[in-house]
Amino acid sequence: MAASASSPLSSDFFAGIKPVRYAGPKSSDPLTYRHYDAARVVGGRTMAEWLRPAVCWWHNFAWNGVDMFGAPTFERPWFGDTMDHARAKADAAFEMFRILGVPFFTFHDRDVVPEGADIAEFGRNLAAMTDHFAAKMQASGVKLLWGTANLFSHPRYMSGAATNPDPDVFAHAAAQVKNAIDATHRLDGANYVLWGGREGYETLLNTDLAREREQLGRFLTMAVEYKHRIGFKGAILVEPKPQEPSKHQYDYDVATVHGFLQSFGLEREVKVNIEVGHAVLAGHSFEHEVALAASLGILGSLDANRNDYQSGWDTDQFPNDAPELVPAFYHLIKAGGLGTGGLNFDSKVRRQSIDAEDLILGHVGGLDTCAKALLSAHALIEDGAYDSFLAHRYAGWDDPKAKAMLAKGATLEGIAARVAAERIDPKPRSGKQEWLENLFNRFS
Ligand code: XUL
Ligand code: CO
Repeated sequence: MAASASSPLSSDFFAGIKPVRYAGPKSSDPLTYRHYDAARVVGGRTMAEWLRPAVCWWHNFAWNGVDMFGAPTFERPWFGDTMDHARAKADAAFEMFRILGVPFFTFHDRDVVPEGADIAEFGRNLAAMTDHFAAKMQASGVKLLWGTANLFSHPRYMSGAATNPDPDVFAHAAAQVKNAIDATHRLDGANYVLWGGREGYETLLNTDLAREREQLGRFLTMAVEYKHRIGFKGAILVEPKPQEPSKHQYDYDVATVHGFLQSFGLEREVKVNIEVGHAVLAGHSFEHEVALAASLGILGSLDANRNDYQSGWDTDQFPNDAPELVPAFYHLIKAGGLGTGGLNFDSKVRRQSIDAEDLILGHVGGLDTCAKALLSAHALIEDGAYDSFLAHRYAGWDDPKAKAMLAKGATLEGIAARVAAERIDPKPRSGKQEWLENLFNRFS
């Protein structure tokens, strides 16, 4: 079949790099996993089942090392704008998935194929690449965690996609998302992601907030309706991010997205894809965003990339601090895992990391960091002291009189009368923060 044939441009880019295997915490070989042991059972599930790790197309195969002051630093044989280049890129990507032993990948539409002259050619290119992927996925067993449409790079989207003042841009974005959902569906993707980098504003002076909110709500509703119409079983995910590239983005954080979803009756249809670095940009911790999403029933998937705390940018670095991730993994385990979601490495190697090996090392370290945090969080839960602390702290609410205050029919005056009759006079109790911090450190 022509679609699955390798490209004449395919290369031996990763030549000499052997598949990465688990070698245990004592291993000093940088190309081995020290904590990520895919088949190891932890709390009734394998590590691979808990983490569902994925590698992204964007930063690994499309990013060329450019920054605002400097030219591209990466030389990759698949850089170019033809379908032969796109197939060579796919060959390199699936070779990398094989080396890393990861079960999933993720992609943006324009990163896997050239956009061509118009949306029709873009659609044909994507459909052809979908066939190519299907054959490679079948041969390798690697699955699609999510697909998405890039509605932010092309100049037509500079003033937004769904929230653009020009209805023709809205229409173009709708056509692009339809094609990307079709490709994701055809590849049996576990989720479809929407991220609104340009859905926001540079200045309020030229922005009609009410209109743009309605447009975005309508757009998302149509994506959900389309998913049901074609029988796509994956979850629709929105990825919160407060700013960058826009000054303000409408999918600011988990709480904002939840309120938005409720306004349009979508809170049971759409979940969130939470990125570590985006949480920090929003002025939150990652665990705050994960815990909140879990408590609201909208925890969908994770992007593992972190920021640099000093620079204040979305630097998309590989995670490398396991203790910092333990609280988030605690909430992930307590939520029963990610369902259809996974742990996507939307991370990129630094501009000076120009070797093929650097791409592998980044993922090995990132996956190991998350695996270590998973093990620590699981050990903390097994220990039980933390959960019993929490249960004890709220135990007063098990009392029938306490429960009655929250039930329908309870009134302020009724509660006031009981306070007077029983002479209720609560005494302060320690919140035990230092005890808790020390406990978490024991398991980090
Ligand atoms: C942007 C970002 C995107 C989304 C999907 O900051 O993280 O890759 O994950 O468009
Ligand atoms: Co991301």
